[in-house]
This record gives sequence, structure tokens and C-alpha cells, in this order.
Amino acid sequence: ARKCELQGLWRNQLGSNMTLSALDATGGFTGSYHTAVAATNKQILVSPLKGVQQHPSAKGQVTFGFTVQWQFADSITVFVGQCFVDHRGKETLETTWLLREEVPSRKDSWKATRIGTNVFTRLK
Ligand code: B9F
Repeated sequence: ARKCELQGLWRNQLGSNMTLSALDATGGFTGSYHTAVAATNKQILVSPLKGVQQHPSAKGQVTFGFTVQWQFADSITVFVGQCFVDHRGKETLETTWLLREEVPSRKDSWKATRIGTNVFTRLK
């Protein structure tokens, strides 16, 4: 089986697109995230991301994490995930995200974090 490369253009089941750069010497990468959904009246802006890939495993189905710094909201989303390649060479990123919303006070903290899963496939 081929190993999974994070670099490139990806789309998730919501229709959000992201572009990931090549890895640097330490496994770090950057990218940009264009969310298809936002649950806000604000205009969506393409937002930067920074991540790290874990050292490639023998099987090549690498783990990674990245953070998206939204440019249109005082919130932040972190993703963790793993890249899988099937026997046909199709790559899938299986991810789980946490979104922290800015809330005005500690009494609102209980409702400030959302969680979900996103599955990304490569755009040809
Ligand atoms: O909608 C988020 C937001 C934060 C404060 C006002 C708007 C920013 C964009 C998040 C996009 C999420 C989804 N897109 C995607 O591809 S990140 C995880 C999902 N995967 C209102 C208050 C908090 C959220 C909505 Fe807001």
C-alpha cells in the first residue's frame, strides 16, 4: 500500500475545503481552511492553519493534528486525525474536532466547546 501524504487539497463531508503544505523538517505543516458552514451572519473568510504530523509509522497511516485560527470569529478549532490509504490507493483523513467559542464569562464556559467528526477526501 502507498503511504498517506497530507500535502494537497482536501474536502470534507460538509463541503469545506483545505489546502495543506508539504511537511517541514520537523513534521510541521501549514495550510488554509475554507469552511462551508459557519452558523453566523459574518462573512466566511479563508483562515490559516498550523499542524504537525507524527513520524510516519511502518504502515504509513500517519496521525496528525492542526489548529485553525478563524479570521471571522473569536473562536478556534483543533483537529486530530489519521490518514488512511485503502487497497485502491484512495486516501481518507478521519478527524475529530473541538471548537472553542469565545464566551464572556466563566459561567458560560459549559457551553463554549463543540465537538464533531469530519472525513476528508482528496480533491483531484
Ligand atoms: O462557526 C464558527 C464560529 C465561531 C463563532 C461564530 C462562528 C467558525 C467556523 C467553524 C467551522 C466548523 C465546521 N466547519 C468544518 O469544516 S470547524 C468544524 C466544522 N468543520 C457559532 C458560535 C460557535 C460556532 C458557531 Fe461560531
